[in-house]
Amino acid sequence: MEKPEVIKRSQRRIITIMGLFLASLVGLWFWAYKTKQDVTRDMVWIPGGEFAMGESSTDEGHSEEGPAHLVVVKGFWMDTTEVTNAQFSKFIEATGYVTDAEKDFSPKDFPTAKPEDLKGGSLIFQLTPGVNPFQCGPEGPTPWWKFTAGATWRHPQGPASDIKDKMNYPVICITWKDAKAYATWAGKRLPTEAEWEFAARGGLQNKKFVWGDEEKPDGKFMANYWQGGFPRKDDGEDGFTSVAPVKSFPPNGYGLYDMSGNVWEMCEDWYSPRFYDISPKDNPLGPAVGTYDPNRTGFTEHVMRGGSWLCDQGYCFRYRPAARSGIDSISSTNHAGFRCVKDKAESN
Ligand SMILES: [Ca+2]
Ligand SMILES: [Ca+2]
Repeated sequence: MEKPEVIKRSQRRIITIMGLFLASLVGLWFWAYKTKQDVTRDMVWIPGGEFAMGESSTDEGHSEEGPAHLVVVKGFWMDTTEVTNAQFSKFIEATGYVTDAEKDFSPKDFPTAKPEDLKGGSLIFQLTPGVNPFQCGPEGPTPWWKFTAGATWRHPQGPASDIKDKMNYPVICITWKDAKAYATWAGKRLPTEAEWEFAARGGLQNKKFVWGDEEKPDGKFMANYWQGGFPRKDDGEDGFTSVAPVKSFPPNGYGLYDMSGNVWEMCEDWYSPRFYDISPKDNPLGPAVGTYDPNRTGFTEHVMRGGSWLCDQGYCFRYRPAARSGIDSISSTNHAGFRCVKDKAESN
């Protein structure tokens, strides 16, 4: 028979071992919880489901939105906001990545260009009086776009501008390739066009805007777009005459901000205006290659969604969830950015 002090010692050892075991379990749980929180920080879960994608009654200027068709997407996580300058800065600091606009263009892509015209930069919007936009873009010239050497994500209005006080603004003056590089670094991906529209509708079906059918409920602006005569004068009745900080307007039904306007959001898919004629129902991924449109830049395009601060009600009217457009692989502008999504992990 063991002596009482020996029993006490072995009991203490058992209690200590059990305590350590429990502490390890709690630590492990906390680590798993924190990792999950880190991975999906500033994201919301979009449940997935079936919805009517596109617009059933399109006019001539928006024919690419039809025909409306049923689509099913799986659930996914989505960034609650457009990727901000603060978030993009972390990516640049961690990787030393250099964006396309910060590099000069290749003479191989533009064999007839003068060397001074191959300087890196972005297309910057400029107020342009005296033009009728209906007689210009998208199939004609777009004189309101000015290529500006030195306009980059760090200097989004040109070399003299900066982002010092704009860290909560969406990153702009980046290409689709830059957006992809960020998404990969963040352990995320760009949304498909179908995922983007499902998320933008916020649980509503067949509504004109991401918040409903009324453009200004109770007289309030619900997004950052253009008021006034495009492209000569922006009245800024919504409070902003350019890009706005993210979260300046109420979120949609899923808690996503700025799915309407502010900056266009680049998606994973190639862009084809007629893809809806042949789109599969389940998890469509877009066409195998983007449409080559010689009336635009001549480079194939990826989808971008949601419209921007430059969309007015008369000419563009693309701050609606069904609206579609494309951005070519070499262009960066001061009205296009992106947000990311993430698939459900096994541990979620
Ligand atoms: Ca505005
Ligand atoms: Ca947006």
